[in-house]
Amino acid sequence: MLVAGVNEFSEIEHFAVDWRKKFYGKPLAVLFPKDVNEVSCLITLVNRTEGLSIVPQGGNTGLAGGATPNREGNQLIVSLKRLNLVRAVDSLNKSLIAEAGCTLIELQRVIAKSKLSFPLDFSSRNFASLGGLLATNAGGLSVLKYGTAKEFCLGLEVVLPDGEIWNGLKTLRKDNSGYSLKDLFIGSEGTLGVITAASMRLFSPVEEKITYIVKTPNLASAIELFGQICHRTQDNILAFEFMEKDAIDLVRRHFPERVPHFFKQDTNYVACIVEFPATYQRGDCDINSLSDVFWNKRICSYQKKCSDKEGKEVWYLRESITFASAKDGPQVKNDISLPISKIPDFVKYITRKFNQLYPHGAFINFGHIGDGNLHFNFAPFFNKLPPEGKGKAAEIADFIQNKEESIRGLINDAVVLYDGSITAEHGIGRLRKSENIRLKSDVELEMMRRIKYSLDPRNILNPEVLF
Ligand code: 2HG
Ligand code: ZN
Repeated sequence: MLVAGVNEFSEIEHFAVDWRKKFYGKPLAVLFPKDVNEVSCLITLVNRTEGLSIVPQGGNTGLAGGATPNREGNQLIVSLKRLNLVRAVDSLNKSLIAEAGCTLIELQRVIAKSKLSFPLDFSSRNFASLGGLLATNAGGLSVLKYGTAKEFCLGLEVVLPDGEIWNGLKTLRKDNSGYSLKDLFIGSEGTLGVITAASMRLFSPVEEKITYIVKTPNLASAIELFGQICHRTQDNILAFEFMEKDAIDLVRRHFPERVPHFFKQDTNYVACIVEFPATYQRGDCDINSLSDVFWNKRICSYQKKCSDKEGKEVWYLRESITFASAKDGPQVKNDISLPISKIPDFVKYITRKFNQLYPHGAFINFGHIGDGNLHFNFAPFFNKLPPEGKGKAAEIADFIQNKEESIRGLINDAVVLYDGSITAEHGIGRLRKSENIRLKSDVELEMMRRIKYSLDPRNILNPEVLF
């Protein structure tokens, strides 16, 4: 097994700090087991040692600090990077078995060779790995068609907190033989076991796509548009994403070359990316049957069918928002989900509150509106930079330090009021732990605790996340 010690700090920093550089951990060491047996030996050892715990880590691309250790030097990062074999692809059964360290991009490439497709996709595809995306039940850009990671996971191999290996790598569509144990581990953020491999369902690729960019005057019209398109196409949509104008302007601020010319700096709008399989156009339901929806001026102020090149540019812009945000400085990140029908009222309610409290800030609101998932990130001083003096960066950092908790609390209270969830796809991690405890019902928390302590009575697996 490879081990990196604390003295090699420049190397270690890569593993000890989260992607947004919000959480700085101090691990005792970073360990790189090469197979499931090494993971098992390692966990067995930690289980027998007083005072040590483990933080499992995939590509370290998470946005909730769920894979970052504490600063006490008593946690070991277990990186799954070296477990990177694709063990089997079964084209007829449309399934694959791969190890936890395989990156999303590798999986997409390998599977494309078998003329199949992996249903998950998001912007950190070059580094995010299979184990991590299951441990966080990741979503991304294609949830509307395929669902989140758990919906196409068929089985898991997991090392339990006592070092025992559970081989549950079945590739069945149907298996009704008792509790669905895999679903316990998916989204558990490494608190119940370390996922070392998974079997996943594959799909026939959508060879050709049609991408539209549609501008709507506001979120309510975007949602109305979504409803009408779903209805007309019998839900035959690949993606329905949205970006409010401020999110696009943020990309313009940091990467102006990534904003296609058809996004002019005009008045407020919500831009939607709507994607269909090209077969839809050739089949019975022609895309032209949507023209009256697209030309309804009340809900669409602009529409454009993108060429292949323009389609790629639009997706590049969409994926650049997170990177532009990281360049812009700290934000209060929110990854909320709501019943789609309640989104407009929720946004109205919360923006009215914030306009009074923090008139210089803005919500950089974008995401997966078809899934009811808003990345509702608050950027302090977006509309007006803080006065010179201490310096802009220091002023924003101060603001975040003093106000982040109360701002997140206000937003989450409203999320609960409108029957939503405080995280849709990024997870709880360290970032939302206190809010999870504050807002989850006692019954739910108690059930989670009982499950945790029955599997991990010594609390050695990622003890500082979730609750
Ligand atoms: C996305 O949808 C990611 O682009 C990142 O989930 C969201 O930066 C964010 O808040
Ligand atoms: Zn997202």
